[in-house]
Amino acid sequence: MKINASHPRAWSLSIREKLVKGIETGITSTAGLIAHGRGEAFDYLLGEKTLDFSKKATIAAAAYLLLAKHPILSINGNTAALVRNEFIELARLLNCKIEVNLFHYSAKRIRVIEKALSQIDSQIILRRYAGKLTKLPYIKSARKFVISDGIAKSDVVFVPLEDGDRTQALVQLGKKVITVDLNPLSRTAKDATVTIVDHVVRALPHLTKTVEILKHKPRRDLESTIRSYNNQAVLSKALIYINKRLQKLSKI
Ligand code: PTJ
Repeated sequence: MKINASHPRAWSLSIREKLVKGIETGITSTAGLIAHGRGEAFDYLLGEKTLDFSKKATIAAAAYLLLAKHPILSINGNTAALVRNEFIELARLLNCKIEVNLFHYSAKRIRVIEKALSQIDSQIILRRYAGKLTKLPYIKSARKFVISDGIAKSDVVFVPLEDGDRTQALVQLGKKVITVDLNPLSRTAKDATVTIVDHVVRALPHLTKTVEILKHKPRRDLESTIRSYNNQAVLSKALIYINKRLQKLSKI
């Protein structure tokens, strides 16, 4: 569908189109559309903009990623359709790799996503079927098979738009988990080390820019950012914001 730029919802419609295209090209799962719809609903409630609490989480996320010994970016069908160029830019900046890990497992879809990424940068992707795989404990789904040099070895994992089970498992394994999730009530949002409550299309460029800025800061400053960060407080602020906004909007 061609989106008319003058349509009041042009931005949102163009994002939907990217996901529809993602399905046509075999990148996105059909369930990905439902997940996106849930995200859109929360974005509506949040006023479709990057808020102060998400900026704070972004700074903490950047600090964790910069301090990590083995950071890894985990990409799925939705994020590959929406922000794969931004993922690559972030991985280059952090000098780390991207691993495809899917909730709705399909070897074919993994290959399609890996190909789409490697067409932009063939060095940035860890290929699932080219290396050794490790089986992670605590995960029942096929997601438990991860690349030994990637998620298995990592200390900090970036997992935007994630399901709760894997987040819990990664945290149980002692990894720091950074997510982007518009739903502050989701299990992932609650269990992650850092939750950026923002639309992934806004969050990724913002995170990259923050990493670029913090890259030049001394290590002790990044450590102090992490020490003072409280994810529960960020989620609480997101809920208070929604609550206040709805109270204001519902006044007659
Ligand atoms: O490609 P796959 O098979 O790995 O599947 C990817 C999805 C996202 C379909 C899968 O991980 C899934 O079902 O996730 P959930 O459990 O629905 O969780 C996705 C979370 O991301 C929900 O809390 C949504 O509110 C949120 N979300 C959806 N779209 C966006 C979003 N958050 C930020 N930006 C979005 N665009």
